[in-house]
Order: sequence, then C-alpha cells, then structure tokens
Amino acid sequence: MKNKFLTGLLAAAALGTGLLSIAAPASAYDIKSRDEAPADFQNILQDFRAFVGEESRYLSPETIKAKQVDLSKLTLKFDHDAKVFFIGETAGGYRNRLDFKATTGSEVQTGKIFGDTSCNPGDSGFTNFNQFCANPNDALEGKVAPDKPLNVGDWVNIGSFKAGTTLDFQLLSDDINGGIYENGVKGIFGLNEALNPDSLQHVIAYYYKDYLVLGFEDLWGGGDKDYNDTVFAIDIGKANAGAAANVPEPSVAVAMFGIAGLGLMKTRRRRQVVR
Ligand SMILES: [Ca+2]
Ligand SMILES: [Ca+2]
Repeated sequence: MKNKFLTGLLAAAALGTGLLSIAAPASAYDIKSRDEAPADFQNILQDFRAFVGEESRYLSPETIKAKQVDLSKLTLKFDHDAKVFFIGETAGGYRNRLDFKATTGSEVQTGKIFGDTSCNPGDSGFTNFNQFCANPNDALEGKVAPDKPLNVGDWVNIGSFKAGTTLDFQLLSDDINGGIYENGVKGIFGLNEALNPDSLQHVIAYYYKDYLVLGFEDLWGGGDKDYNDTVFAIDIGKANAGAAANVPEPSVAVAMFGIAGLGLMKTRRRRQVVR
C-alpha cells in the first residue's frame, strides 16, 4: 500500500498535477493482447507499420510542423471508452513510459499506461515485426507488466470519458532507467509543445480509419527528430475521430503513402552512397 501511495505521489509530481487529481493508482490498467483487441483494430494492425518507419528517418521541418497535433481536436465531442494501442518503436537504448492525462472541467485524471514502451524480442514471429520494432529490448530484471516490453498491438482501455474531456499523452523518456534530465529538469514531453521543458514539438499525429496515431520523439531538444521513438494508436470512437480529423480519408492515405515514400528515398540514397 505504501509503495502504491508513493508511486501515486511520484506520478502526481511528475505530471505537475495536484494530489487530489489522482483518481486511479498508477498501475491500474490491464494490458491486453492484440488477439483480444476489437476486430476492426486487428483487421488494420498491419497497416500501422507505415506510421513507424525507419529508425532515424528524415522528416522535413515542414512535414513535422504539418503533422503537429491540433490540441482543440483532443476534446471529446461524445462519451467514449478510450483505448490505447502500442504500435511500435525505434527508441534505441531508451525505454520510455507513456502516461495519459484526462481533463474534464476541474477534474484531472492521470495514469501510467505503459511503463516500458520497448518491443518484446519474443514477439519477433509477428508478421513484419522488424518494420514495427527496429530495436527490441528484453525485460529488465524483476520488472513485470506494465513495466516490461510490449508486443505489437498490446492495448489498454484507459476508461470511459465524457464529452468535453480533453485528452493529453505524455512520454517520460527512459523513465524506467531513471529518466533524462537537463539542468535538473526531467524529460517529460506532451502534446502541447508550449508546456514541454525544451519548448519543442515532440509529437506528430495522423488520423487513420477512425484512429488517431501519435508518434513521439524522445530526445531532449529533438535529436534526430524521427518522431517514431514510441508510436501508438488511440481509439477515441468513430464519432470523435470523425470530428477530430482535419483532413478527409483519401488525404490521410496520401500522407501515409508519403511516409512510406520517404523510406524508399532514404534506401535509394544509402545505395548510392555504397556505390
Ligand atoms: Ca528513433
Ligand atoms: Ca528520435
């Protein structure tokens, strides 16, 4: 009990929220497998690898800016059970933690979703595994869920939220290894760049078939800016996603193809270098 309370305290401090806002213990969420996921998610899970892409891929500053999360769209228009699906990562040695924050009026709910967003090497039999998971990591000694590596498509129902609730997601870089710091400030990066300790955009967003896909950059100051160090998809409900999508479906497909195209260009460039 004491440990749980301490964890709650730390989570509250980390998220910069008051103690009273903690409505759930930090590790209350049951991580389910892709086989237990809704059929509509299972049917398109393979498509999501296009949103991961290569480790250290190049994205132009224009692309990054254009894919900035529109925060006004993260306020739910309709009640919904929000689900968060792990897609993949290119985090190298970092082992990141993903939290959410849900604000409804003066009520703030926070929670740890995944404590170690590394890919599980044991999942390597999954089709196209390498395209979801560039550098998987074994579990750290003594760590159990939600603090151990994930399989592609692992997911959590983070709760039922009412219309008017605003969602935010925060990446705690390399948290399980103690986190990253600059001048004593911890590297915790959210959707609103104005609130990030390095004042930098750390998330790019796509809307794909009623899902919001978010890709995080985990390095302080942006580093290689590949924005795929942790990638996950959120089900905020078809009606909410429809209201949130700022581009019609065909454009989303083009955007996705564009990312795949970037990967191809990079491969070609590498081949030229070899020659
Ligand atoms: Ca990376
Ligand atoms: Ca990166």
